[in-house]
Amino acid sequence: MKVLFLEVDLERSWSVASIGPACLAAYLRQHGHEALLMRVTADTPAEGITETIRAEGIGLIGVSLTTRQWLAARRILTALRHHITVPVVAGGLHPTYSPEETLAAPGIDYICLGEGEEALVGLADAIGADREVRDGDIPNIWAKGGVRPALAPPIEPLDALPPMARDLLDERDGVVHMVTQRGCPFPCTYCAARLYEEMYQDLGRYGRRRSVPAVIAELEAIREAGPLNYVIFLDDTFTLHRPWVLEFCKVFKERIGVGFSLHARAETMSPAMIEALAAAGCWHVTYGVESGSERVRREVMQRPVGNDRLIDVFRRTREAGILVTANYMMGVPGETRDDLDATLALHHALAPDDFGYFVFYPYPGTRLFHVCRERGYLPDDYLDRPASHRETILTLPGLSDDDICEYYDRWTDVRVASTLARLGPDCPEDVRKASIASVEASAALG
Ligand code: B12
Ligand code: SF4
Repeated sequence: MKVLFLEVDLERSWSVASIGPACLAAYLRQHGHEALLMRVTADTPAEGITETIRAEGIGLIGVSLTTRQWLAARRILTALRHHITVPVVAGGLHPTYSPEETLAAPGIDYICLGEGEEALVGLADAIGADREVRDGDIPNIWAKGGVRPALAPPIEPLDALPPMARDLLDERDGVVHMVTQRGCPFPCTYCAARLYEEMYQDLGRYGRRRSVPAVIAELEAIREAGPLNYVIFLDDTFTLHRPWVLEFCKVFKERIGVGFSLHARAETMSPAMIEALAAAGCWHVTYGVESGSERVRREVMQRPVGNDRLIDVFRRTREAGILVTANYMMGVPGETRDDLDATLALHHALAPDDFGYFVFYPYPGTRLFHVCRERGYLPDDYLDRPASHRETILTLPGLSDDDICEYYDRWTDVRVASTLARLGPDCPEDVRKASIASVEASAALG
């Protein structure tokens, strides 16, 4: 059976890294199926996609969906159904936490809840053998009109899975993506990633990590096959489990020795870990700060870390020679203008090398999603509207749309100012103008 993954590219090319499909394709191939990937946008004509599907003899289409990709995907798949009847299965965070709504889309026949490797092979086997997929036949696979399936336990150990099919990833110049873990144990109320822990709680531990030798062996194999110049670790929180991180740093430095970047939760960082990461070649860390108001972090986000601790971790990271990016959110329920001021103030105290700022969007299934629904902040037709980080979808008591727009623009001004400071006073005027235009264009995308 030949499976085609349709990857829905959004306006920013960096916003898709196809990790899910690359994991699934490797597992499909290991089990005797073929897999390829086609990148599409909301504007790709259905005829073009149909042509590929027919020419390649595709038997099953797989689509990996975040909420942000949902609207464009629905449009594409609905149009495609007018041309072909090849079955379509959607998986990923969005179908897992908006299952009924996803299955209701005209061009979607199945959804996959949670982990997809075994489920997708089961589905491809069944369709390839012309076997009807009945309720409950294939764990995790929910057929249109059927009932919610049981979940298979989390795959254990992760080392048993084949390495990602890198021909599906858009990797160049020896810059590669790696994922070493699944699951995050923290209770952040805005986060969709942590929901897997809840969904799988009766079936075993969802949080798992590949072993250090397996990660290093994959990197060595990549280097043997071509250049390896930099590694982007896409784990939710790379700095979980100190002993793992310290062992990794030691072996990575000895055997791999290239630069790398990662995402971390500041609360998990220790001075020893920062030193070890820097010594191993860690070049860049991204921390989610989210709010500068300790009250909002504690009461709304369930992140009771103090500002002093964040300031200390940022300082130590910078002093270790690691570039630091901070990410912030604005417009969560319960926030006020004072809280948004506190976030701007904390940003100046943290002094990161770079930062991202996002208007809060309540991803389905998260605790804050339920809060927004129960309190009437979220419109009923939310799934027909874009999941934007530029404008709020919510009607909040403490902040108006205009407030949020105003603060978003203030963040854009801060970015313009820091860009100009980096360019220095001698920078030619045309370069300054182009840089400002680029910051503003990026801000407009959200
Ligand atoms: C890596 C990553 C990125 C990468 C790549 C994203 C990508 N689409 O590949 C980058 C940095 C580009 C990115 C960007 C963004 N991301 Co991001 N990202 C992640 C992260 C940390 C890991 C995803 C991952 O690759 N996991 C490893 C793979 C193996 O797991 P998986 O994708 O879940 O796939 C498994 C199953 O879901 C299933 N499955 C997946 N697809 C399919 C398809 C089929 C057919 C089947 C059968 C099964 C199946 O099988 C897979 C293997 O078991 C997640 C957090 C998380 N833990 O999921 C956030 C996450 C997906 N990102 C998120 C967000 C919000 C964003 C941004 C909007 C951030 C921003 N403000 O700009 C952008 C936009 C992304 C987009 N295209 O929509 C949210 C999405 C919430 C939601 N409900 O949509 C998450 C969950 C973070 C969070 N904590 O809330 N992100
Ligand atoms: S630490 Fe990060 S990945 Fe983990 S629950 Fe919080 S926001 Fe999500």
